[in-house]
Amino acid sequence: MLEGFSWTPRGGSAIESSERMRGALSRAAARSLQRNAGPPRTSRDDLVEWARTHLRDRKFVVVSNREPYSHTRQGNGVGWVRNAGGLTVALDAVARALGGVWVAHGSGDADRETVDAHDHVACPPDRPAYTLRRMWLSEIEHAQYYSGLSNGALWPLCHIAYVRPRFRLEDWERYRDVNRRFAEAVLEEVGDAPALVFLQDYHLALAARFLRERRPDLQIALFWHIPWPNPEVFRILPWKKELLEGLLASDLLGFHIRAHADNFLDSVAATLEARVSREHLAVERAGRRTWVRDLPISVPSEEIAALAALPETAAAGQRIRSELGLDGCKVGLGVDRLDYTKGIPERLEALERMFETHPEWRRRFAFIQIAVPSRVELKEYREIGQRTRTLARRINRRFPRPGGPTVHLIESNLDFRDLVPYYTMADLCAVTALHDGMNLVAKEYLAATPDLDGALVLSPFTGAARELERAFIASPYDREGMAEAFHAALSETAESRRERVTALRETVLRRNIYDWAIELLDSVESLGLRTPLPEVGDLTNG
Ligand code: ADQ
Repeated sequence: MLEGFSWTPRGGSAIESSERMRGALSRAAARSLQRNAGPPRTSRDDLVEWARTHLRDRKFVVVSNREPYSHTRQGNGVGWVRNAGGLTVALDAVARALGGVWVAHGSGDADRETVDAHDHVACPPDRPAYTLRRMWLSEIEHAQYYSGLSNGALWPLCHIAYVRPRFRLEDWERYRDVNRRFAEAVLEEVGDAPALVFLQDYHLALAARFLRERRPDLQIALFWHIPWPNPEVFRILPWKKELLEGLLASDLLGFHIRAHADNFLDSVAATLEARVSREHLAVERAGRRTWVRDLPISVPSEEIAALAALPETAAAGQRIRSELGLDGCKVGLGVDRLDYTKGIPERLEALERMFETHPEWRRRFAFIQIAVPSRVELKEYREIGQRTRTLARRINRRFPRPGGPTVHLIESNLDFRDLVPYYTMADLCAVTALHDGMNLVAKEYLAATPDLDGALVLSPFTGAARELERAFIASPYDREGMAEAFHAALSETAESRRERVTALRETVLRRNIYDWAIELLDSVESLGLRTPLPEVGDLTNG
């Protein structure tokens, strides 16, 4: 057995432990079957019902940098794509259920031609359910607010993936201006009406402050989709005070896991004069209270499972296998934005190591890496693309396979319906991030495995690993360990695979994106944010 894996038996003989493990997995499988036969899980309709009873006359506005759908020139006409990226994919399911307005940067090359006079376009384009309000950013705004401050400074600062953050005053000033512009667009959308504004992520840390200045009565929540670093790391940010003040203008701040919420509270305590309650997970400052909550995001599991169970999906999976020459071969899969935090080169190096140490997998195992190019204006992102290509070529040269290449690198953004067949046909999915707020690919893969025949190799540095403890947990910083994890995942017996995936899948089915949305929106409501501040006795000085 491999040391350091969450499924390594501890105490007792290996046989006893593995029997106990088997028993536990069987019980989990039985519970899952019962649940399947039991009452339905939280659905899109539950979220719609929540909105009907709770939102009533309030407008619902989602705000993010990236838009969920972009219009692009395609030949002589105009088409559209759903943008890859965890945040937009998850929030699209919520916005489709709740309607309302989504304010985001219009980045497609045909975006301007498809909006009306108010910069509105109905989304999703094929089945409209909400209004997308596009914001236009100039080249310099995009370069400084998005590439500079958001992705050149805050992204590496929060991920601690050993890429040095770049702090430039001009980027910060532009970030502030663009956040003000996002706030103005929201204010235009809500007019004088009461509204619940749901801000997304590290691009918009200051927007709540600008909203609050003009409309103190708005309900504002912000979800931070990436990790929050510990105070020792956070304190290098030159504008840490202003960033925290911007965030604390929200009524509720959400993080995926408790460790990130705690890091946030510790950062506030170390930076600002504020009353921080670790017990109540709240900050009080200048007569305002902000609640902090850990609310792990999920995916529309039932919808993905239904898509995966379609006969067309199985047929598409078969087609992929024969087109890529994978018949009779075990197949591994990676699906990521090409980002240095996702651990793609580390994954390929571990794969190469497995071929060295376990030659029985040569010619019998192939890996498909679907990587959508991301943030290519930044050097670190171009370099990660080059490293990935070089490694794929090296493995293919060293370990050739008669049917086709051992590593297939597909550098494109696939429509979700085209992605699902890859999930369903893969024997193994590798999620090897160096650090990740959650990682939705892990959850999508499990939801898309209705035949229960799969394996998930998962980095312990993802938020997902807190929930998916029965995955093959392996560190991307440990090449040997990850190579062994690949081998173990591929060598597991069919019965044990099935039991493990059943248990993992149950976690993803039990808590889906609608649970997340209802819990988050309910927290904004139930914490009594529209009423005068209740007394909280134990707030301690930070
Ligand atoms: P991301 O860093 O973008 O999200 P992730 O959670 O893995 O990471 O989501 C990626 C999404 O993009 C998935 O829905 C996946 O299906 C899709 N995708 C990836 N590559 C694709 C491709 N080539 N073609 C089509 N679709 C592709 C951020 C945080 C995460 C957090 C999410 C949600 O960094 O930690 O899980 O937000 O909060």
